[in-house]
Amino acid sequence: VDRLRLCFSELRVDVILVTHLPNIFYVTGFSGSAGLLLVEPENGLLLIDSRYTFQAREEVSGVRVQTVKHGLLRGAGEAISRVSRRGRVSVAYSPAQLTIAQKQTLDAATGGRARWVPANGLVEKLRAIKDADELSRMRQAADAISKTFCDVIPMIRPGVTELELAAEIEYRMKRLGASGPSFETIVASGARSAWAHARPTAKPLKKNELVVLDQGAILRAYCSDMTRTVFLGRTSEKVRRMYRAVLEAQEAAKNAIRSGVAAEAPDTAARHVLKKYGLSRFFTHSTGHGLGLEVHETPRLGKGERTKLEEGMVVTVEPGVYVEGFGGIRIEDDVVVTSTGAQDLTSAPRELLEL
Ligand SMILES: [Mn+2]
Repeated sequence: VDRLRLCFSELRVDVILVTHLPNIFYVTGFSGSAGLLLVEPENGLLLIDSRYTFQAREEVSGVRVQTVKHGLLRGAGEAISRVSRRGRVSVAYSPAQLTIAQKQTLDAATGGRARWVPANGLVEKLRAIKDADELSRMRQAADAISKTFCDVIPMIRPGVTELELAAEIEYRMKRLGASGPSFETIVASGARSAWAHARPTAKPLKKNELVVLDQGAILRAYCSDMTRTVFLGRTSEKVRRMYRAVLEAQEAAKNAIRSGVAAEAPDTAARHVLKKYGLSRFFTHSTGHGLGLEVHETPRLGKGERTKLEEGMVVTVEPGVYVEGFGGIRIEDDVVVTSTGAQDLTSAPRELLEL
């Protein structure tokens, strides 16, 4: 809450309205699935409904909690109109996280007294840099997914379906303490491995296929995200060369990471390696993204990103090549940005596995 309050002088507003649930969790500790947070220079107010009264009592610190009866948006609008006895109330809010209908309800409940100041990403900016406790949680989430993958390796064989493997991965991560997957687990085999974000299907794995496994675990609220690509059988020179190119691109990207460099630097480094192999046109997404309470956060490691990497940021490094009709290869790790370089959180083996 205190770090968020530092925004007041710059924004010149009376209230900051926080609507995005991961942001509310970050600021107050409230993990419920509905709520709105108002932060003023001197105090904070979390609005919830009666389902969450007991939970909030246990979870929330640093702000007052109020259970509202006639809708959160109406409650928030009324609370905003009470901030000042007369005149208008300036409210910073995040247009990216509010629908037009929600905004209209809010505005009506303030009696038209609010002056809305668009301010996207206030809390996200704070969230980008992880403290020691967050880093220890993220290390645990990364360990859980690394171990899950290693445990599942013996099951990656011809005959098992993509869905069965994905189910096994999600079951095992929970056995290791995860509350669930960070996103729908991807298992994509054969030509489908070229679909960068394929959903697992009932297709059985076959001999001589590439298999992309992209998985992440949420543990103590923080996400991990790791991809490995394996081959069923003996690889051809073409596959080995593709794999070497992606791994080399990933290493180059990791080597380009340290605090103070632009977020596009690792992306440039990865593309440079793939270009040397004549494969850069098959790399169709950005090199990585921030990771934390959500699986995609700021910063993005991509072309044109001028944001400077800072110590304590956690990002994925995940170059890939995708050849339609043939298959795809992606290798992804989570790393912490330090002043001297990138420190790996995920640890499953990266060498090409022929299973
Ligand atoms: Mn990712």
